[in-house]
Amino acid sequence: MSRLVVVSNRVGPVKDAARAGGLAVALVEALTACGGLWYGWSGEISNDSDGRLRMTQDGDVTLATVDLSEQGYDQYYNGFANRTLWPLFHYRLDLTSYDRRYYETYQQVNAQFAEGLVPLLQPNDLIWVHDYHFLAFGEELRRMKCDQSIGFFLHIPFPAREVFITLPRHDKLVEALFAYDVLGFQTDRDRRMFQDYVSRELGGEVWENKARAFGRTIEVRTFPIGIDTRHFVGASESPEAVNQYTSMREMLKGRHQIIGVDRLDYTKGLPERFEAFERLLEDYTDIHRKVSFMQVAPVSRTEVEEYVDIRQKLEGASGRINGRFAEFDWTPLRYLNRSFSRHQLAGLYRASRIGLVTPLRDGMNLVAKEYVAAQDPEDPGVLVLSRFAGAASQLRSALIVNPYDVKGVADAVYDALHMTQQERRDRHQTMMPDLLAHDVNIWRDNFIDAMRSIERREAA
Ligand code: GDG
Repeated sequence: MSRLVVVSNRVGPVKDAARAGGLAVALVEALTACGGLWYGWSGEISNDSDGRLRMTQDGDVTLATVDLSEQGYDQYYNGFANRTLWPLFHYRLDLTSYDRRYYETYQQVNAQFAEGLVPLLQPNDLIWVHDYHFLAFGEELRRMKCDQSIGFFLHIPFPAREVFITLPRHDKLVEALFAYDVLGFQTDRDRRMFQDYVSRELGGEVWENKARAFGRTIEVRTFPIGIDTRHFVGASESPEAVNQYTSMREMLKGRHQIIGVDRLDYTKGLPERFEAFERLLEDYTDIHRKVSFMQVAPVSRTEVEEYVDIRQKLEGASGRINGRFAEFDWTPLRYLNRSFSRHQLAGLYRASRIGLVTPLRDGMNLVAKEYVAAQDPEDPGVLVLSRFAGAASQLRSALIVNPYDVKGVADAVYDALHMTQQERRDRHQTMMPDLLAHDVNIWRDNFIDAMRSIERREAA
């Protein structure tokens, strides 16, 4: 069996994988099965160019990490990755920085990381590269004469052509993507957006799951990422989840809870969500005291200015909403910048009548899937889901909303609060089989199979 090499921005943790959740667990399982290698950034910044590669053995998995220089951290990680590609691919041209230096450093860092990996590679390795930090990684490996099968999975959306071409040197980035053998996208829409760019902008050929340009034909496929559904169902029945569930229900005193769980990020539509909750309270006074909204939002990317701004905005909005509507025995909105363990999270989901997941744009959104999986099948809650989350293409029995339409979201939440138990059960029952059939393990196996079939074809 070929060895699997996973390349991702952050590596591990192997031992803590269960705590970190579905994706880490799935990758660790596949890496363990073949004595694999996991390679990426150490999370450290150092300007010391000697011996920056750190190797550790963790069970059957080898971890190899490299530090970033200060310049790499500023211009590659906080710069091109998080201030250019992240906002642009989420359609936030207003927040996108088009600084050429960022692009140059991004290329350099991709080249340095690739250089660090080459000596560790074996001839039959399958190399699986993850996400927008490493669009150019495969091309750098090819430059260094790597002929292994290399796949790339994009966790975030691929934008519409008209948005993507605002990026100077967009063609260079796509040329780099043609160095991969398999390109994986979250949804058919993302895949088609990529193919549309290739045919209209580059004059390349596209058909079914293929794209041809720059003299190469590559596989272009949809692999919707899943959660570890069975494990999550189990987690929602664990003692820790039951504790969390019980104390939450006691605290709610018969009120219904709406829950939101998101990294604090401007793509997640949090200001619009708070506004929709405010509109709900304005328009439907009959639900005052009967419902409360808890938003869990651990902070992320605190060094990027736009993340500081959104935090301030939300603090203002939550103060305003509670100031307007709270009573001495009712706090309508609880906004928490902290994180919970996965088991506690499962208990919180289960204790909540509504899961409110309204990103303005999202590659998939795993929270939507976790919320559904954590429900009690006999008395499940309702998922209210943005049409702009990749998950909306699978979770069709959710109440699908347009997150920009504040009144529409408020009305959907009101409908969800009044939905009959039978309808809630029916909707839940339609979504669960799909979540079980398309879990994170299937996602991983399908991607690895796609890379293997390339390997076999080339060997034939
Ligand atoms: C990117 C793409 C795509 C959140 N708060 C806590 C916590 N979380 C966990 C959730 C969930 C994960 O973080 C977030 O995943 P999402 O998919 O919702 O969003 P991104 O972080 O933006 O992920 C996204 C994903 O990659 C995978 O391909 O779906 O579209 O943007 O698992 O549960 N976990 C714990 N405590 C918290 O407080 N333990």
